[in-house]
Amino acid sequence: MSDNLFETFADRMHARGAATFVTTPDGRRYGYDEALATVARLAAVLSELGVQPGDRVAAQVDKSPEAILLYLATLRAGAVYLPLNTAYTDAEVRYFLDDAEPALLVCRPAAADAAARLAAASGSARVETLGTAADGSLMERAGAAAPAGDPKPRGADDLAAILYTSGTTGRPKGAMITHRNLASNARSLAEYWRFTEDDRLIHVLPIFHTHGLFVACNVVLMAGASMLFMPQFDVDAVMAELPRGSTLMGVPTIYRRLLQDERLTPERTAAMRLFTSGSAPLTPEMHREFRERTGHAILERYGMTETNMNTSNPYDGERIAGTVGFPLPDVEVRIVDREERTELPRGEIGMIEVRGPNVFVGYWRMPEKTREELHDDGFFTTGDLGFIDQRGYVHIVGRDKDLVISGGYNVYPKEIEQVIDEMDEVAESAVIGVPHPDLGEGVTAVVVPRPGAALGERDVLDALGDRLARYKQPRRVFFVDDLPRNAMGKVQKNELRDRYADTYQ
Ligand code: MLC
Ligand code: AMP
Repeated sequence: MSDNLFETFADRMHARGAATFVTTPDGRRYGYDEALATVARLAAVLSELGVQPGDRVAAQVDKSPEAILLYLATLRAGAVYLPLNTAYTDAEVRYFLDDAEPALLVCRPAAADAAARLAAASGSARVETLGTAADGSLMERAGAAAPAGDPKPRGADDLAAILYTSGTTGRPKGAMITHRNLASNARSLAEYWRFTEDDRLIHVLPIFHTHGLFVACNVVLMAGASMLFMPQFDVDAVMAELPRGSTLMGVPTIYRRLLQDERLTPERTAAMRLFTSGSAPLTPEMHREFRERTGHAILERYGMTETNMNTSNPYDGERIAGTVGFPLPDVEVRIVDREERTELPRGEIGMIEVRGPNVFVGYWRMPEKTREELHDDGFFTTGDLGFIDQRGYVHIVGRDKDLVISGGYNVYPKEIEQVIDEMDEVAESAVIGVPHPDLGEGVTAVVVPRPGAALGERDVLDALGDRLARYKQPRRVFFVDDLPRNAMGKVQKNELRDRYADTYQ
């Protein structure tokens, strides 16, 4: 057996036979055996389409069981899976195609023409389609294909996936994630969170990010558990399923919305054994309120695209609100001085660094960016600020990176500022995150118009419309004569955050 993660999954999948792998609310179901057979045919289709080991397979598709089978088929074929947020605009997708040069782009059936134009312009990818009802050209081909031969052997350090994360420079960076990264994290989490074949995960997250794709699906596969694949998060649908589920993974916005519903009671959640939260900070108030309403202490964990999961509150021990728990068994977490990178004593606030088999191997074709954050000693600079308390719990207190987290999605201000600044009427802009009752932080733009320019909020939003995914667009735009600056000329975002703190309250 090679280190191809798919082979590890395939062992579990064989062992589970006809047991349920995934179901959908509209009554579709894959047993593990059927999933394996479909993955084998999809892998054959990938080779037929010219996908070689190491090639990238990009997918901008809606959530469906077949989308996960495509991910598994990509691993089986030795290729590199590159999931793309369905909210990305054509302009954004074009960047990813140019940068990653995938051999294949799989898109939604309705987007086939636009995708074909983008792929042609970028000069690389072939295009196939995948719909949510097992439809589209990819599944048609799979229906006619014979199963592929053995999975392609891969080394532990070979790439399994590239996930793009925006950067402080405004140019999204492709985090290169290996088979070792994914296998070690899936094993750790399945064990740490006590996943078994009896678990049924209510899966409500998107599957183009670490959380919904790797944390959720890889853990389920590792344990041979099953999952209910909801097309998107919907309070009514979750309320209906809670009595039949055993676990739920969410971001704080999801828990906030569940708490607003009076159907959230101990009785309704009695069958559930575990609620986990991550991707953004869960407030201690929400943690306490959820416990009072349901009897369940949400288990908060901390991760990143570049590292998968780093820390987790314990399964059996005390889950402390406002902390992200302990480093996972094979992960080292340390707090260092931001400049010197020397380790700080317990209790002192500094930069969080992590090292372990979970840490990615670098940014795709960005060796300098990689060197800035991934050091020779193996530690990765997370950009998060925190401390470790006397009992060993990690606390995150802020971010050193200029990043807004809205509803669990990362928004890098630089990317938005660059597009706003391209407007003729704009002298400069600053994008900040301020408290938002639903999303945690709301993306907010502060714009300095050029002298004499007539510019309104709508003009700015319209200019961003087809350039940036909707979740990156500011909820509000404010106009000022000058941006506050410090003596070095750097924009004082803290001052702006204070000034606009009540915008959404
Ligand atoms: C949707 N919208 C958002 C948004 N989500 N705007 C800002 N921030 C968001 N997060 C937009 C929609 O396009 C829509 O715009 C409008 O807001 C209302 O949408 P909605 O119906 O309220 O949103 P909904 O579809 O319910 O989505 C909310 C959500 C979703 C919280 C369920 O954002 C979500 O699934 N978030 C999870 C993100 C995630 O998985 N992150 C993991 C990253 S991995 P309009 O104009 O059309 O009305 C990671 C590592 C780790 O961070 O540690 O896990
Ligand atoms: P991403 O780049 O989308 O993977 O987001 C990673 C970032 O999300 C981390 O660097 C943190 O800033 C943040 N994050 C993830 N989990 C948590 C958490 N439990 N608490 C606070 N921040 C978190």
